[in-house]
Amino acid sequence: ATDVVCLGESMVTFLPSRPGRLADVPAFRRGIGGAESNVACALAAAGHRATWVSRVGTDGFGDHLVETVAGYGVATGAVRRDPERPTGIYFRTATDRATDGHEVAYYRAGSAASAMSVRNVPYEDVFAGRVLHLSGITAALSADCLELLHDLTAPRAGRPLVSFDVNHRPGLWRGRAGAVGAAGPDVLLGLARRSDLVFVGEDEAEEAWGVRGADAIREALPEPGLLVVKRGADGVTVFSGLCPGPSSSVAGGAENGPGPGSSIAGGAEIAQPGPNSEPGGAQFEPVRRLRTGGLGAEPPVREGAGRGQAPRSGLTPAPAAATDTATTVPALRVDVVAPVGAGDAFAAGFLSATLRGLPVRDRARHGHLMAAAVLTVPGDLTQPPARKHADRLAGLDDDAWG
Ligand code: KDG
Repeated sequence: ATDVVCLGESMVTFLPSRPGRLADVPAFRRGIGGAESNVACALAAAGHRATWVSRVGTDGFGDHLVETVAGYGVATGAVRRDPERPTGIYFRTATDRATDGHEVAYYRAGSAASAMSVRNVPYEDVFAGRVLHLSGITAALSADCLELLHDLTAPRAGRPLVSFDVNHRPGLWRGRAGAVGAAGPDVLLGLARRSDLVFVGEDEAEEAWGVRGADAIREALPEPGLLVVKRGADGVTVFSGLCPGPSSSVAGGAENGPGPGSSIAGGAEIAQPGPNSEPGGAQFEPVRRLRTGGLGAEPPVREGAGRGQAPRSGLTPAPAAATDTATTVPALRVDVVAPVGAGDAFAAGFLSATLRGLPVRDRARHGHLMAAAVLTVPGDLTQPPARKHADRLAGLDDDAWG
């Protein structure tokens, strides 16, 4: 049994020994990276049962990735080994100031993970959790990977809560042949609209879709029951929209924490699915009609997707609400060492609190706490704060935050 399944490519990462241009860095230190396995590792470190689904080569880098991710307590039994393709790697540079841009050089074209497809990914493992976490990086890897993401985000009876981090990587899309590269932003928008919980950066949305500001992003993405717009040092704005009505289980949204049906599993307090959480058991608010505008959605979201979906998990994306609610939650101020991986850590903290049935504000605060831990180290991963400390910090008064 698992709580969260994270599917995506991971790579052995080479972190620079000192700041400078890639051309000048004399030596690199080995680490691991990969947005989705970062989320899985952080969730496992925070006491949840997390599974990583991926594909790596039979090379030593593949061994290192699987062993390292497993070392965080993540289940890796569903990672397939590909004898014909290598494990992806990438090199990163650093600048003197952590907030400046850094270079990333990927060596992942034709990697084992880019061969993931609807034909070779173990679906029984992918759909085994209460949450399935995906990201837009996978969509950019290959035509097979894109088809896989379309299939995994398709409306289906009793699917887990689908969490999607947009993770627009223009460099990866540029590397795709023909018109595919230019279609990246539309593809990402279409996938996000089919998901239950979406994470997107304000700057990322402006770059990809030309929409500016949290409200405009919500207009472009009306379907997800929860939309988290990340606004850097300004914090996040979480839109919690129309959700399954009162007769459905709102375990994921119980404002006062897990109810009597909750239990302790795998060290984590998990809100249990309610009696109406099976497919067809919940009464739904009508799905709001899509506004396609000039942004285009590909493929179109069908009735029943997004907020109309009944996740088998019993987790609803957000507390039942009559209207769309926007909650802005300031970030912690930290001295940033390297920003890479902070978005994944935020997603992990948010998901952890979602699994525990915490209210929206606390989900965002747990996201900020995990992100702060990663922002203050050079790599993608670090030990998250212990749950009892995180709970205490998340419960502080508003004036202690931001
Ligand atoms: O979110 C961090 C990731 O960007 C990093 O680990 C590498 O997955 C990665 C990617 O594809 O950019």
